[in-house]
Amino acid sequence: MRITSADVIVTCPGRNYVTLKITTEDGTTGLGDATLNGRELSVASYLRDHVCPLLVGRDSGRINDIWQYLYRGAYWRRGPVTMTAIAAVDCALWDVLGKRVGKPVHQLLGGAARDGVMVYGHASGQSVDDLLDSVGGFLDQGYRAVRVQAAVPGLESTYGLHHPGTGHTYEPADAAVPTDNVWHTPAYLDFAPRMMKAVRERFGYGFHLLHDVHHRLSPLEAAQLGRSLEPYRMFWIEDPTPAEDQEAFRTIRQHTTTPLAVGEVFNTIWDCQYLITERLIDYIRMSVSHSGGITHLRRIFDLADLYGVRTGSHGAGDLSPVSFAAALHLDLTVPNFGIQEYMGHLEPASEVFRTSYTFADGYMHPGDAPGLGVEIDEEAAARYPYEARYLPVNRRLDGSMHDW
Ligand code: CS2
Ligand code: MG
Repeated sequence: MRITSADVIVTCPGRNYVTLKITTEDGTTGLGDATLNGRELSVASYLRDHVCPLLVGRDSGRINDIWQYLYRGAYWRRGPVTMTAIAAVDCALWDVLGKRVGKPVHQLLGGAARDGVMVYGHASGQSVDDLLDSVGGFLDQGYRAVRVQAAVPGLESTYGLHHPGTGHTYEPADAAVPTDNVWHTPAYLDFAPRMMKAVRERFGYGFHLLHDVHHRLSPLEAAQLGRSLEPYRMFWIEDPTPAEDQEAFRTIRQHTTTPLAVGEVFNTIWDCQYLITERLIDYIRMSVSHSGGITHLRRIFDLADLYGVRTGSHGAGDLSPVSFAAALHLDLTVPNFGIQEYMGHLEPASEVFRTSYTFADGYMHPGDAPGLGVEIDEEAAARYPYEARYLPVNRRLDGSMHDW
């Protein structure tokens, strides 16, 4: 079935989302998420100016060929903008295919390998007491896995915390110019084990405990952190060091048995090939929408399976419900599934995106609606125009730049 149009919808229901809508000659539409936090309009332009014109007239069923055409055909390969754009096309084509044959995407991928997808929720607090209340709330809702983050004493701001009043989610890209944060590693290394100890002392060991370091440590600092957290039996520590220095993970591994997860800033199989084949990580955390879509992420997960690396896909609120649904369809099918991040979305997003995924007892299911199971209300989307917003930046106490 030929593609007749490909349109880009930019909307800001609580935060910016870029959505690609592909339409075929029988009127079927498919959606793909093209959101790249803080750089949304670059992907919108890449799609509108360079990709959409190439799609019209192509056979929407030739998903593999279109993927290769866009990847090889650009000559300039990889990178977050290119791979997010390709991902949006890929997911939209899987959505079209599912709707045309009347099946959910997970069935097109060979069917479910499990009954549900274990997700982790985001507990956080401005103090350890607040954090404990937040963890309790997630456990009461049935979560089996909880990521914990709390304000580091002595620092004015800390990443990964809910903004008061927004419920489950936080929005890291929150200002028209990047906010300057101050980071001090010794304060964090002192605090992190005390935070985990408080959580385990209050709630015990009957659930999975996760924590995001957000690229802030040196390899040896990360090794020290991993060791100090061993008594609390973490499910993982995420992004302990900046992900481009892959040998760093060997150093961390030589010193600690705390499992390691990385990948939310990766875009292709080439970014994680070494980490996987050298068994330097335990979980690969790439997202469907920043890593070339279902077609490419499936290959990455297959490579990971060969080396005992499990999946733990990025599922932050800056990936749209379309991306989250695609992740759930894939998660349901892969043998080496580990866990799925579930941050949820700010309330206005539900006016724009109608979803069919469900949560029960700590597990999620993408639903059995044909395709990805997400629809967009374009009138609602138009009520929330784009707003320029940036992720924060980090500086050390002496004013020099650090990784955020
Ligand atoms: C975070 C993200 O979900 C996570 O693990 O690291 O919230 C990350 O900060 C954002 O996706 C950046 O856009
Ligand atoms: Mg993260």
